[in-house]
Amino acid sequence: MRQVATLLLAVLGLASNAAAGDIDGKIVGWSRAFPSPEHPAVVWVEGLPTRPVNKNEPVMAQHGGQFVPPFLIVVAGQTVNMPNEDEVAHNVYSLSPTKLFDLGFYAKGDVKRVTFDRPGLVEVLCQIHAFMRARILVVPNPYYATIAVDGSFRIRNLPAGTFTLTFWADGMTSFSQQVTVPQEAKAVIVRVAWPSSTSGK
Ligand SMILES: [Cu+2]
Repeated sequence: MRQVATLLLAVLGLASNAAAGDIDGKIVGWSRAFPSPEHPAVVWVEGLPTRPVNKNEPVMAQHGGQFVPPFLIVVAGQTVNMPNEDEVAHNVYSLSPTKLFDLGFYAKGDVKRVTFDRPGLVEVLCQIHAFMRARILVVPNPYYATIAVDGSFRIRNLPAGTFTLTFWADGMTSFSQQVTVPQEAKAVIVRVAWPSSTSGK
């Protein structure tokens, strides 16, 4: 049974502009040494209508026989550029249900693009080089944050309301927690205990 995360919530300050507030959070009680660059952790808001995202298309290159970066967060609807910067050909594909694709063989200088429509985790592989692995985490909207090594995160410019935050960390089971951003709030401070029963996969 999933352990319910404890949450302490306090409202900081008053702002004349009631339109937006930040969620200023901190994860406490990690059961392992998370997060780290090798084991990223991300939090996002469920159920909010999307807002325009940066027009720049994120890049995941094939470089030196690896995917660079090996972990990429994109917003649903975004297109990722996948250039081959190596002298050798690669064949980039995924069997993940979130996004099934096969870009075929392509050589140095070629750029292929993939649009990720649905939220979820996508494992990216190369048919030629079994050691090449990367992951793309597709979040539902731009209201997300990477959780820092010290457990802190900040999601900016939310409207007032009650939202469900989903916490994801590599190798751990995701969990959700509700947070209310009051009309008058400039920022809400949340402390979230990562449920110990969700460690491991
Ligand atoms: Cu390859």
